[in-house]
Amino acid sequence: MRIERIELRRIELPYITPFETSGWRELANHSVIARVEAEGSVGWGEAPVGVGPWYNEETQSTAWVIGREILAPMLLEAELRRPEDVDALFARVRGNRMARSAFEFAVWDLMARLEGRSLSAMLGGARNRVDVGVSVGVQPDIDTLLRVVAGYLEAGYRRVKLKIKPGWDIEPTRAVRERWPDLRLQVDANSIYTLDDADHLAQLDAFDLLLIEQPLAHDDIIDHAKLQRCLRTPLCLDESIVSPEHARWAIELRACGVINIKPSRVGGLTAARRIHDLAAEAGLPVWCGGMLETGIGRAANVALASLPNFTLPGDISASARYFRRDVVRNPFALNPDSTLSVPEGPGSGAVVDEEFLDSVTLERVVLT
Ligand code: SMG
Ligand code: MG
Repeated sequence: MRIERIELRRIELPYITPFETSGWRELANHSVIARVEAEGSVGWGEAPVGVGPWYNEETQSTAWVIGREILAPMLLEAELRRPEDVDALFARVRGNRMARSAFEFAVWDLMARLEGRSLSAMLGGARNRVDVGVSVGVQPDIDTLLRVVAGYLEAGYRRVKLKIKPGWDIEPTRAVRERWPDLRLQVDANSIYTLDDADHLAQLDAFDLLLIEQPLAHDDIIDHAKLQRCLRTPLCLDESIVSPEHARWAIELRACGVINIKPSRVGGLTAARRIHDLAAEAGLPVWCGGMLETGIGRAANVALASLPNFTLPGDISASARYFRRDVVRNPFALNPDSTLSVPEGPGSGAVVDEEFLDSVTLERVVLT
């Protein structure tokens, strides 16, 4: 198969509330969206990059340029037989994995639609509902935090992740744990600590957390292995795992007990599934992370999370947790059991609202 036409756009879709991590604050989704066309069908993908290189090295501008100047031309020239061919095609591109993932998702979606199968089925999904939780950004004070968490619990979420940073870690976690002794709770530091903080972080062991996510540097594996030996709570790597090789290194070095898989972070669904398989072989549970995606990227995450070893709840909340209006006509809604339903229709299931998408598009280009 040849991809006949690619439409790329950069968008700005405001969040209902700003999202604050240990190091930055996001006011809107600034993804790059790819739409690919072949044999009378279409596929959609999302690179959930931000304005600045704060989560990883990519930004909306880098994904836009690499997508337009390098990846789209490569894809238009390629002969594709299977969705996995896109991962192989882009293997010689260094980094830029979120940019790559937009095209990779789009081809998976397109081929699944052409075969009349769901993306979940194509990937080897094993369930029709996926467990999800909610990620709560840094809040101004503990009273606000407790109010925000209470609101999400009322909405039906049964697993909560707190963003932490120095000065906003032990006390907020203690406060939430004391108020909800049985809540499935975890924390995420987005790379703000160093090994010197090992004793400080060990205080988190008191709160019966599911995991502590990415406390140390975004590109570290070695120090995480050292830190893991000082903690009872499993460490979970996010930023550090950008490829199946990184997952293998982390597993061999015992740098973590859990892996957060974001298909966008690792270049797409093919690499994400490989990491899922490696973790399963090693006996490590995985869960699907999130990058506050629109309904397009969210659909890819939900399909991936239907694979068997995704045994912990994902950061894949319902659309209404992020946006007043999503760019799809069938936004994900939360089921009463804190799950999202896996779409059964052909492809990812996302029904893109192109008119609304146009209204949040900053720039658009068509490549043939
Ligand atoms: O998608 O609900 C979501 C957000 C999940 O906390 C979340 N993501 O490091 O895991 C993470 C962060 C990155 C967010 S970057 C804006
Ligand atoms: Mg994280």
